[in-house]
Amino acid sequence: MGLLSGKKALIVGVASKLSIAYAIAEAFHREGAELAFTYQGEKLGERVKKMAAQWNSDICIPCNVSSDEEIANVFSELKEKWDGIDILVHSVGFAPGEELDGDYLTATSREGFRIAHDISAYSFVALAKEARPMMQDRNGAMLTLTYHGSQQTLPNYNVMGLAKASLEAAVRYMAGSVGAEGIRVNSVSAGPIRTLAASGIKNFRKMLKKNADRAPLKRNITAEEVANTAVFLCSDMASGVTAQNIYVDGGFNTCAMSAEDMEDNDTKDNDAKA
Ligand code: NAD
Ligand code: 0WE
Repeated sequence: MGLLSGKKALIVGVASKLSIAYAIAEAFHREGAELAFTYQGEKLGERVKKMAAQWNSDICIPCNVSSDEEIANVFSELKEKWDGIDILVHSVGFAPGEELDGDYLTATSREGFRIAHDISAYSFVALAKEARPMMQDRNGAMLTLTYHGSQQTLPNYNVMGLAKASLEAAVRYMAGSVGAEGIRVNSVSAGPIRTLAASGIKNFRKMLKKNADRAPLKRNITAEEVANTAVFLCSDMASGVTAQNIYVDGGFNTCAMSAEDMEDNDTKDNDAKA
């Protein structure tokens, strides 16, 4: 018996085999869940359908999360196949590329801010509104993916940091909305992982190295590790856990400076000694 056997899960955010949502689907399938998927646009349709088939799922519905009509359509189609939903996974984030490059105040525009918050934060609320009637009184769980750039600054994450801060606050308010209906709402804050959403980000390699060096675990984390925490949070093992953000980052978020950070040779201290 898997931790999720008998549960029906809708997974939003599979784009490739590297997607965190892909690893979550793999782990949910392993734990006995029945799966349904959405995909962003026609370009991804065939790819996601093939992946779904490998988990014995034939439910794949197009959904650009910026459209209320497309979101409503997902749940009207799902209602034809399922009598209810136990789990909603939101693994979606986007800001226009030019927002994630350089000085925050210079890079941020009104339209970029709007898009980042719409796609990365409001879309979780919009999906939850429509999922809610199908999730009543069945120990349901909603889950989203966030990043520590919501709490502390780093170069280039820029307006995504604000959008993730909004998303994390949404988790708490949503948990209050649906708690009495037996639905829990949580997030996983993942350390950096090489996915499509990380491709094209300046200095991502350097960032992975800095993360590994500073993290108490002294390495980066994998999408599979994120997925296993997702299994826990969406399972009945976590029946008392709601409105929480769980870090799966090797402990990085707790460490201001590591011994490795002291090994930098290019400092004034060393210059003075020389
Ligand atoms: P990914 O590119 O595989 O996934 C992002 C998904 O967002 C894709 O499936 C894409 O289709 C979807 N998406 C974007 N705009 C959309 C729209 N308008 N409508 C519908 N779908 C849309 O990358 P990922 O790293 O797996 O990202 C998943 C989540 O994990 C994101 O919320 C991201 O912020 C978060 N996260 C990623 C990392 C990392 O380092 N990769 C770390 C922490 C959190
Ligand atoms: O949330 C993210 C990535 C979000 C993201 C990525 C892109 C790249 C392509 C949102 N929008 C876009 N738009 C594009 O056009 N992460 C947590 C991964 C990530 O992105 C960073 C990071 C990390 C970590 C950007 C700068 C610094 C660190």
